[in-house]
Amino acid sequence: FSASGTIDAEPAPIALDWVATALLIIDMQRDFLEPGGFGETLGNDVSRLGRAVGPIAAVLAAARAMGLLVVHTREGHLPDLTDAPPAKLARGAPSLRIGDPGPMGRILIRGEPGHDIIPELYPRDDEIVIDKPGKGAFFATELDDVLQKYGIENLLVCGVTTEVCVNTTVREANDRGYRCVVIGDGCASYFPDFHDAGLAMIKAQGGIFGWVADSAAVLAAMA
Ligand code: C5J
Repeated sequence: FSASGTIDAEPAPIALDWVATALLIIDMQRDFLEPGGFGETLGNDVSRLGRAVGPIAAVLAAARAMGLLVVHTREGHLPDLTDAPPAKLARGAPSLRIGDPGPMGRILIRGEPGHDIIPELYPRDDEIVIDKPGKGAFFATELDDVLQKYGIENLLVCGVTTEVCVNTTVREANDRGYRCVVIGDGCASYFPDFHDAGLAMIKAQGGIFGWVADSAAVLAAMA
């Protein structure tokens, strides 16, 4: 593969140096995508997120073939909940709260089956997994240090959900100076309107905090 590629993104094409580019996959966990997890306890139809799996798997395979740095994130908390603010624990009226026992173990707790990444996108041993207590992947994590260590300047971002953890992370990354290309069909939301708006607001105003491209455009640039 060549050392760089140009993605036919919106609002404008973007040329990326692959050595300085990482694939960042946000929270593709059973807790969000499968019945019985955190997402469902909030009253969501978790089947809405499955559409992102195929596009992410395709880009992940290409990234692995190219030797791109791959980083996976997982939202969740320590078993004693010391990293979970009371304001988060008490939020809303879920059927089960964070830390309660559910069919996939304790809801949104590190080490439980529901907290793990779905089998289709399971990290390889040589890939980085960042455990994050918040919606943004930079808050209270080592992510920025890891990206700096590898000389990363550009992020291909995908995962769930578009308007929550993907958007929060892209905003955090943009403020830290990373160019973020969000893979539109590699993101999904429980709310289709929020997915569309979540992508639209990233690329508006000349790309106010990033670029958006379909997986096909990303794969074409990687080929
Ligand atoms: C949410 C996430 N939606 N990963 N988390 O609570 O987007």
